[in-house]
Amino acid sequence: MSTPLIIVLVIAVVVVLYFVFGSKKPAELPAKEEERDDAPKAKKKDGPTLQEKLEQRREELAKPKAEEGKPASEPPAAKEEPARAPAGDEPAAEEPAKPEPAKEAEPAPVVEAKPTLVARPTKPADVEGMRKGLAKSRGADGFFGRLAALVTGKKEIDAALLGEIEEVLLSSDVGVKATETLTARVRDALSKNELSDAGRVWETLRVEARRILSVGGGGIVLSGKPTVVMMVGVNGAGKTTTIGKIATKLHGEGTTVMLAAGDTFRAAAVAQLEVWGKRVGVDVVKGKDGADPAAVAFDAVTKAKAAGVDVLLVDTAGRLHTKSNLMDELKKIGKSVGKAIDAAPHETLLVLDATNGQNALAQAKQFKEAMSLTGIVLTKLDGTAKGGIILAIADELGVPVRYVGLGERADDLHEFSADEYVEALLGDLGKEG
Ligand SMILES: Nc1nc2c(ncn2[C@@H]2O[C@H](COP(=O)(O)OP(=O)(O)O)[C@@H](O)[C@H]2O)c(=O)[nH]1
Ligand SMILES: [Mg+2]
Repeated sequence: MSTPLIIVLVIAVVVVLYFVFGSKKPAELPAKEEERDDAPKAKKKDGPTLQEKLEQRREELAKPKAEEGKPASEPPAAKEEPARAPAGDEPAAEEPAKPEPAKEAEPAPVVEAKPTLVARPTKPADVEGMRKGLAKSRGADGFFGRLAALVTGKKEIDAALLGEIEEVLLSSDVGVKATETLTARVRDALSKNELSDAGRVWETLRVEARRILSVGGGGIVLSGKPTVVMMVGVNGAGKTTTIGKIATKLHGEGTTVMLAAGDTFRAAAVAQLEVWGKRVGVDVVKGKDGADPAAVAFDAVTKAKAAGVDVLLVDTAGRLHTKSNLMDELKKIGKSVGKAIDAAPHETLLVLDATNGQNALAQAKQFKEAMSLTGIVLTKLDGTAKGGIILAIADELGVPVRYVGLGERADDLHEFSADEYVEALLGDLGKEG
């Protein structure tokens, strides 16, 4: 064998080895695909990821109230989950808003409320009223107070601060998903060194909060004559009281109103509605004791039509949401009013008690699954220091918040506006950025 031949053979062997060795690299690439549908495990580079921290925190928070085994971040529709997503159509449904590098479809730094409903200018008086109602959340131990204490006076804006912000959000009922949404932009800006001071952090949080809340707002929409509004929700959420408050408001504005006592389950409920009817000066349609609520509602629509009133507010019973017959009954009432007038109920408002925190969110999911909701009324925000549940609700349900209840009096109901709410809750600190 000649020397050149040996050299050629050695080169050939080296080339073959190179390709064999080199070919391992591309084989590792598909792992990236897996990273996408397995986010929690994926980024194991530097300590626990946000996802992991949130998971952990959520578990901690979930422990005392182990009522629903469902994690708050789980989308209701994610029923069939194949072992491995074959195509790229699933991650969108699963992934909350995460700052993904390849995702450019999310510009929106400036967020204008784009409600399906009436947008109205922010009224300073309303902001002031809300601010008072949100006093607990704004106090030193409340949502706002704790966030403000964290952010003000901070020289260093770093990952540790972000972790503390997440902590406050999670313990203020903002929930895992909305917390992620809220902090994603802060994290993003932080990584690009765009956050020079606390004011910028605060402003970023405000913008994101406004964006989450801008799924809608602002009172009921009159779309029929009468516009039939059905109030649903568990016992004690504040349905009857809210009906009284809405009736007061509408009546005061010159809109004619009638009430239907569809909660025939408890005699006291009918009496309670009648008290409101008298107080406001509007008629209440009721049935005999234990009457079929669907029949009462049908009768009420007929009467409202004959009287030519603008709005009929239908009260309903709210026995435990875990009893499926409640949902059946509510659907029956809905069908019944639909027979009496086209397109009714024009509005189905779910009333949720803000002091129930994440539990209110769980209820909301169940109601949303059972019927088509046009809006949320979040009551008793005055009774909680955790004003964050509203963010979780808006972010996870995508149902507009129409009203917020900030007290027991007739005028303690506010038409919801994302701007006003953010201004009232997160206002003072970030004003001049
Ligand atoms: N503090 C406060 N209490 C409220 C609010 N809304 C309703 N309530 C009270 O919650 C309790 C239950 O309300 P109710 O309307 O009877 O609930 P329903 O069972 O859903 O009809 C009543 O004592 C109401 O006064 C609110 O926004 N703030
Ligand atoms: Mg009631």
